[in-house]
Amino acid sequence: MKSFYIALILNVLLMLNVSCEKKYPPTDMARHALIPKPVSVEATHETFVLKDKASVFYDSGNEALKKEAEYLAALLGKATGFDIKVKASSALPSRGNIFLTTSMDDDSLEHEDGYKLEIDRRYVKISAPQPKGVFYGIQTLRQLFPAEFEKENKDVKEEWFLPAGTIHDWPEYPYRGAMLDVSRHFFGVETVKRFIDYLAMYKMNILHLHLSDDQGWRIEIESWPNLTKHGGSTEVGGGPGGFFTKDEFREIVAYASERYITIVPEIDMPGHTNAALASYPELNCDGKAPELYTGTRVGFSTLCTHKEIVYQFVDDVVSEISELSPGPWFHIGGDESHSTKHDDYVRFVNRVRKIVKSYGKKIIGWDEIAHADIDSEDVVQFWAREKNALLGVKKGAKVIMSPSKHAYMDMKYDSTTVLGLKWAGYTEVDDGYSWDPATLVEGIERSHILGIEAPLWSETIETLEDIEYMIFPRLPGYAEIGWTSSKHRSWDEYKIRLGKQKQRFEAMGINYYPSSLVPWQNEEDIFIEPIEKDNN
Ligand code: TNX
Repeated sequence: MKSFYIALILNVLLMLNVSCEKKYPPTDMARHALIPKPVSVEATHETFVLKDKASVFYDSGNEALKKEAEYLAALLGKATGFDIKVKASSALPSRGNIFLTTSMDDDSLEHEDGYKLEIDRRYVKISAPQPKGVFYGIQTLRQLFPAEFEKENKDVKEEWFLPAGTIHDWPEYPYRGAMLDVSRHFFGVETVKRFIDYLAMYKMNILHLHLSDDQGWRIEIESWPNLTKHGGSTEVGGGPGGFFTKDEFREIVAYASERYITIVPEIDMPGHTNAALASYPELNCDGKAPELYTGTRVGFSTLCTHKEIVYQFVDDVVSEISELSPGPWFHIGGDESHSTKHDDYVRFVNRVRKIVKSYGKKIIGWDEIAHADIDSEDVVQFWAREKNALLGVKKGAKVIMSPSKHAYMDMKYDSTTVLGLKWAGYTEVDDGYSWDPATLVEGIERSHILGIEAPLWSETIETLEDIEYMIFPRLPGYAEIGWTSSKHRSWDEYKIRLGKQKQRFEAMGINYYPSSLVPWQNEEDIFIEPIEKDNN
């Protein structure tokens, strides 16, 4: 009896194989661990095979899209070793190719930053209303390849498989960011670019750079050259510090913008200004320049808010930085000004706000700025005090959610973490993920929220490896909070997808924290690599 059943099963399998015209057995798109989780994934259980002859086609005449095609071809070429060509086309190209288009035939994709990714046996097609959406589709496509795609694989395989199906996707919030503090410790252009790559991979679109603080001034200002010459010459612990020249800053802005990431420059004031005060005595009330500072205390410095020269200084700085940053925002800091009298603080922020607006920028400030005369054009970044954020909302301002208890990537994971601080509490990977921006603070609702941002302060962070350890694996979670609607999110489901990133992180050489809360898994256990079959 048993052998009868075995024979029957074998026969059925044989028939399936014979009648099946597909060369490759099915894969399952829905089993792929995408982060951030897309709005919808429909698997069709077929396989697209990428081979050496493949090209990336884009709508003829669309130069912005051509750039995306070149970006994708370079990504594919680096990963596979294939010589992938870029070609213009006005129709769906022939079998085996990839097509990028901004002509949409699908009303279900109303969101301006959305995309549709279709993979079938014959082709891969990414369509979106804007090139930005195509870029997001490319990031999703990237995650559908096996983890080894993230290595440089010159000539290791002749075929790369992609699971077939259709993904519709768009973001929940327009502002999905991270902050890097380049003041407490300085990080150069290459490290910042790497940070940008990580944001781009998870469809984040904001990099907030904390460019000045007590310990260092990090951006060249031609009209006040001593800011970087003296104020940029050290950092926490007394190291050499550093700063971005204007050209270097332009290079960062351009690199970010190719990845649809906006740089939000921050000059923190009136507190957190020791580096500036040490560089120019006239910014101090007593006219004396303090020593440079290499410790980690906060709240001891302030610009002299009564002096006219201070506003000339602010005007020059805002003017020079605004010229370098095409984004709509200028971050004025405004936090922890414990050495500034309340009335002076309010008057200072009111004046600085006008200066910033005169250069065509909108202000963002830490939640304390809600005490100034702000309105619906301004943005309050909630980090510490709910009361401040609520005051901002009452005045009509929008809110960026950066609650220190959940979103501070410089907080230690637990008591054994060597790097980082713990003043806001330990932030394990689940604490980082399990919160909803729209319900966290009573009175701050979805409609008040511009988005979320996860800051990385760098008092204890000195190298790229340190950065990676603190942001991985929390960063993908913040990206998902910003991108994926909270009704489609749960830690229990997310942690499985996160666990499947193990080999991807390893392929990229990322120094990540292997949290015991995450079920880390090797890809072989989850990715069914199609086996080539004979079609006779
Ligand atoms: C608070 S968050 C600060 C920073 C520190 C950070 C360390 C904020 C607006 N101010 O000056 O670097 O804590 O976690």
